[in-house]
Amino acid sequence: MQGKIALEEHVAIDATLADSKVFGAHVWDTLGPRLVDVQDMRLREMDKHGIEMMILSLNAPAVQAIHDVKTAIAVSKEANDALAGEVRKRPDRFAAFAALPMQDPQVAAEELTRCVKDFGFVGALVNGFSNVGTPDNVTYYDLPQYRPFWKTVETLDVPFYLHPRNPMPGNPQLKDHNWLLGPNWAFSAETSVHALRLIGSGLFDECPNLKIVLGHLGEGIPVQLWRIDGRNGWMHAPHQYPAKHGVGHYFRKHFHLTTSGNFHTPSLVNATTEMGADRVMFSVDWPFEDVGEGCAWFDTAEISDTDRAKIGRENAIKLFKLKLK
Ligand code: GRE
Ligand code: ZN
Repeated sequence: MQGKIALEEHVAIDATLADSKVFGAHVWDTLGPRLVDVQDMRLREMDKHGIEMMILSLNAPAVQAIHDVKTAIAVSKEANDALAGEVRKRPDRFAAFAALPMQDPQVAAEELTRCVKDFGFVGALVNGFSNVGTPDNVTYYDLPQYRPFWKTVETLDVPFYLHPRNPMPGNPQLKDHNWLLGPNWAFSAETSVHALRLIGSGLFDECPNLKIVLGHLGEGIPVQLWRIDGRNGWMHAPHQYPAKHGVGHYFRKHFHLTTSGNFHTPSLVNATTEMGADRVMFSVDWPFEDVGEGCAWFDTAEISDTDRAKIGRENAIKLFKLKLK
């Protein structure tokens, strides 16, 4: 398929490049250059495999793991200025998500506003919880101090991509099982709980127009959605949370999913069955996944061509109000 749009596609700046090394030290000669490249190798790969546009975002965990608040703010601004510079060179091929210093919710709201208003960024991409002040103090964004931030996101009417990071070190579940870290399991376990916290907190009752994007075909939530609300049906035990409705209600109303790093047709079919084909969008997860592999899979996956056009292109144009010819 020509004209695809991909939207979990990462770029590193000097200050954040090392964060990705633990995930690919053995292939760093390839991975490192791919992370910093925008206009060269990346564009050639896009041309070769029919990707018209990438929405760029900073690598992970980057800003979220910088516990010193001033530094987090400075790095996010530096990253956003750099992303804006890349988009300015090829606005026909690149758009961008803002990196945000969620350590300070008010500054995060101001930075998102700057990026949307001054640079034309199409949303934010945030790498899970933030370390704030000290390395072991963490915040999740369902907490009350983030409500004004979410109001700003809603007012700007841009989607918020909740991207994975690893759980805090020392989690006993993972002790002696480092292989579970990262994309194998821990990214999804961490991110899905964060998404469910947002839902249960009642955030979406307060902000009825908020739009959240999850990668990796929903971080495992779609396949669990019935069970999350089922709770041994005969027991009639409603969720004990501030939100007014069931989890499925909010998930289908406020969430959009991408295929980043999950090139498996049965999982795609499950996601579109649960969410509808209007709420799933193609993505690769550059440079951690291969553009050629992702596109070869998506272009030939056994779905209808109507759905392929929606998932590959049309849904992203609508959600991010992209101005493509
Ligand atoms: C990602 O950002 O999506 C990512 C990493 C590291 C390894 C795999 C991966 O940051 O998908
Ligand atoms: Zn990613």
